[in-house]
Amino acid sequence: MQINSVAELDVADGIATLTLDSAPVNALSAAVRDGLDQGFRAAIADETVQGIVLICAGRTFIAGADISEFDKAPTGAPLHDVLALIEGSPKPVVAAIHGTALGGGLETALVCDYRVATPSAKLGLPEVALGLLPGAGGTQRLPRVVGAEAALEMMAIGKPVRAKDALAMGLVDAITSEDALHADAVAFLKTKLDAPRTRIRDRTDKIAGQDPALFDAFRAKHARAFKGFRAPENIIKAVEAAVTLPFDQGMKREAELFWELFRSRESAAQRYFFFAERQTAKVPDLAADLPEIPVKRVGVIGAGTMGGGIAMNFLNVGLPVTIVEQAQDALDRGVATIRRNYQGSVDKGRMSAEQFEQRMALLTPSLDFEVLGEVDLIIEAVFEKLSLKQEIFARLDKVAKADAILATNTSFLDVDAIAAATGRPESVVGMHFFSPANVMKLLEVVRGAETDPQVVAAAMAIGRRIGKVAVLSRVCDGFIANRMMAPRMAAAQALILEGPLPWEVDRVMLDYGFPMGPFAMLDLVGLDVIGWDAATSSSSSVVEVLCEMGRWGQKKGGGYYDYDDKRRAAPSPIAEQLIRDFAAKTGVTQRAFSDEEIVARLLYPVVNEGARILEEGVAIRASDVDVALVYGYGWPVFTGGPLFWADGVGLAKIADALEEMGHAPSPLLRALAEQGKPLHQYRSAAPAARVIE
Ligand code: TC6
Repeated sequence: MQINSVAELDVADGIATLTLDSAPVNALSAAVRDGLDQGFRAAIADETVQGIVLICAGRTFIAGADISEFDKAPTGAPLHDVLALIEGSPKPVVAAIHGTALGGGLETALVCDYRVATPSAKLGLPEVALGLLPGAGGTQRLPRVVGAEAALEMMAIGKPVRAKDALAMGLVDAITSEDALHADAVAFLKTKLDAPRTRIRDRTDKIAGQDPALFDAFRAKHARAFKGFRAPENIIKAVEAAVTLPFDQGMKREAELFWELFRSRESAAQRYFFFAERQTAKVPDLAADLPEIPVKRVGVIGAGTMGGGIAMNFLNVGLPVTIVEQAQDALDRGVATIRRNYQGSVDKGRMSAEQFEQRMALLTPSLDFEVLGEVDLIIEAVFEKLSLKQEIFARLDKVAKADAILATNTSFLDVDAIAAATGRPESVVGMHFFSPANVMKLLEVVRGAETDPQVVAAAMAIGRRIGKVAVLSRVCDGFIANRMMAPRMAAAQALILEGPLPWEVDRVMLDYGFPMGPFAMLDLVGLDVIGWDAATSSSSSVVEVLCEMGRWGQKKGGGYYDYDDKRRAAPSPIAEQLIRDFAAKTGVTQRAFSDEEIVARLLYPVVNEGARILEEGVAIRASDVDVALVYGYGWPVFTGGPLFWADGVGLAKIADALEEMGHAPSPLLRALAEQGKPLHQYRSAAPAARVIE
């Protein structure tokens, strides 16, 4: 019997099966909640029914509340009422889980009497990633099933658990076969029809006598990871309530803590970011049915840090990689580094010895350029010098297969100039990885003026395949992320002459939520590698003089900071004196700056650059820019990224402040400020190089 557009109820042999079918992920939309409500009412009313199976069609069990409904007026049956109905069912209920039972989905399963799951299923309460807590009873029920400690881990960290771990924790009652979930769930339920029933809300066995010290210990253990986020603390408080208060009072506390989060800027930012991340894959002028370019073998040119890291991404997903170098020792060093990195994972227990062997076996080191004729995607990762890259691409043109994708990992050079060195610029694309390339999630796909849409689509798809978030950029100096952050570095360098010292500036950036301040980062990367040249050095800036003094950063034991043999940093009196001397020489008046002023000085110019990037059509939408900065530079996700953050600050305030600082606000920033329109929703109207109908 069809209940509504997304729910169907079938009764066979005394067992009712309620099937939800709401693509893509059976999220708890109004229709799904109504389907549950009416479906359960019908099953409960049917006298022939002795037990009920709740199951989903498609790729997954309910993956959570429907996040896209969050900011709309509520319609349909309220979730809490639906869950109360299921929990109060006079007939036993089993949730039959495949895919991912997440958030409100798992909370729905927790009001059922039993949960059975396929071996590949995952269960979790990941609301923390949206700046929320499981607000449909999850914080009160989960501890009653798995204990407070495991519940804290699952909810405050947000990582789902696999079915077999869920079984061990008592979260699921049985594992079914992979492809007979329904039949197995029915068979399971039939064995339980006469069993005594205890609702989770009435259980206390896992929470009784909980040592209250657990909560502070948990806070302390994760203090660093939780910094700046609001949701983890509210989750901890909710679990404290679960172990100290009766169920109904605990539910009230959960609701208070949920609504506090729901109204917070942090949660708004994280919910925005959830969709922003998924938007990046959607490129308006790439037709969905573009024929795919299959990538079965990859070639990497250059076995340095970048080349090696890039190669690992492909090895990790089982793609064979040929890595090419000019000299044997460079090749050997590169392969040894890859081996060492994997060995590190084995030592930490993150990889099995077998996986290690499998990955290394997929790697073919070679000194012979000609072997690149066999691969489908070639990524060049050599030294950043245009003439060198052009020479390589001219050679590639002769060697590569006709339909091979020719990618460059340049971080600021002109992709079109590189493409022009070949007779097939349509096959050339930028694939800009961030260091360490095997770790950082951002991949900038740089679309040249002539890059074929099919090649763009293939580069975006391969990014996703290797677990990156691929963001599309046009050609410009620095592309999106590096170009955006350059003004922060310039502002930081200027600011230290006016009073705040590097460590104060770094501290303010850490407080803002960055993993590292700009000066600590310079010291880490090396002051010498960001454009200093001994031959032309003219002692005209602090950074130049530091380089001239051999203070190149961590690797030399000193830069802006001094480092001990364990690479622990301390403010450097030498750097401080140098800065003061420079300030005196240049006649800049020194004064105290508030944290807020430091943030404005460093980050408003970044926002301005973001607006320019949109004006020029370098990025196709503002949310792509935010995603690039969060994944490329660790911009704190609880701010939503620079452009979402800017809207919270106020565009007019930023534009005025920029003027005061001597920067010209971008016309787009000014225009949006005057129209009262948000920057983070802006989509670039700049024409694409090619539009496919
Ligand atoms: C919650 O439950 C709170 C409860 C409190 C109650 C008071 N809603 O990620 P994919 C869309 S909070 C709406 O590409 P995958 C997604 O936008 C929720 N839409 O696929 C995309 O749409 P598009 C707790 C959603 O296979 C499409 O589905 N739950 C939702 O890589 C495919 O998504 C979560 O936080 C949603 N909840 O991964 C789970 N989820 O095609 C969040 C997905 O139009 N979701 N969409 O772009 C996920 O983690 C993953 O989507 C996945 C599937 C693991 C379910």
